[in-house]
Amino acid sequence: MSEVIFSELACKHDRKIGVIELNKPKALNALNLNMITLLHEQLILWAKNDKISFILIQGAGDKAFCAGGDVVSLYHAINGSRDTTEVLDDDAIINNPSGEFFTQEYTLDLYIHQYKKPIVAWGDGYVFGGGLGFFAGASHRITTEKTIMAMPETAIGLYPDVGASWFLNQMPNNLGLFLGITGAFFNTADAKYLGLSNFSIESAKKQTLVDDLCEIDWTVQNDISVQLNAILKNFESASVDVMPVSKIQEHESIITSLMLGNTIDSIYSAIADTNFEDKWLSTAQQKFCSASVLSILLTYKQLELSKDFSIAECFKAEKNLSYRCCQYTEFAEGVRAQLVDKDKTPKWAFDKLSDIEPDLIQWFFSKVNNT
Ligand code: QUE
Repeated sequence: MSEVIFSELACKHDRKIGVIELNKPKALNALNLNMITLLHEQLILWAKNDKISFILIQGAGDKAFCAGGDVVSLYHAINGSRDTTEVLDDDAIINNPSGEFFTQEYTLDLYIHQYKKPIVAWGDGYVFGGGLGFFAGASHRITTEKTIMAMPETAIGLYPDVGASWFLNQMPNNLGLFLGITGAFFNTADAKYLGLSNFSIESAKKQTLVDDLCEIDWTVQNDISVQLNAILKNFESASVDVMPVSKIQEHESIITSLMLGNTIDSIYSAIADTNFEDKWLSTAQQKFCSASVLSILLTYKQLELSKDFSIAECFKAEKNLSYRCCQYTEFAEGVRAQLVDKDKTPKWAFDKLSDIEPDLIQWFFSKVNNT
């Protein structure tokens, strides 16, 4: 069975909906290079096909839209070409499949952000990391009462990539930085509040929604996007009873005060040293305190660097930083500990922020040769 299933749903007057199903449910539909290539090729074909009115993207199974990128394959690709304690040189990373993965992933994500037809994304269940980056570019983003979102990369020695340099920076009061450095989970109400979701729709209404979309005459109005907004709004109105409240809104004044510091050191102390009564805040704190301090610093610097960047500039900067992360040891060590050996005890390179030499950070943000 193919890792991505493409189909076309017939609507009135020979119009169609192009349907994409990420089909690796056992791996929570995490994206690998093959899936990314298939997705990009099909989206190009559908963009040129006048019969296709819009695209619908969903994940197979009932657990996840997409839990991220297939970082385990990247781990094997990176460690296949070195001793695990050694930093790869620029030539080695250019010729490593991990570089190709990030290049193609960001090219696809940017293409989705700029796609000419509406894309409806059904973000049910886990929408993490690379899955959230893929979701974030869709024009009509739906989340459900079962959606769990996060940018958890600081737990694997990486940083929030896949366009997060853009979408986390859109959020007010450093809330995006908070989510990026802690990896905190957030729900459908949070996602709507933060602009990552457009519609909260009850999970059980999925089939009725798809059936309704097939009944519509997409030739009547020339703006399909407006028509989609109206239908999705109706489904949202019928779903309010089952929706959770926003954790971010509930705790916004506390989070905002934690994030007031104008250095990463003061923000770090504020999050690490506060005694939280609330379970959601203390879970975010625990994640933060076990994350890589190098990743936390890279996240802070990358968001600062990209403040005034366009989406395309964000992806370009992320590509360089991700290559650097593949060269350095922290990312491979994080994946090893969380997803390969699963001992959940990564041996991070640094104990505290002040141990990280400025030269190293300068290296991470310097341009990789021949890219
Ligand atoms: C932090 C992360 C990721 C993670 C776990 C973390 C991540 C990611 C995956 C993942 C999930 C399911 C899979 C898979 C990878 O897990 O980015 O191959 O099947 O993609 O603690 O950032």
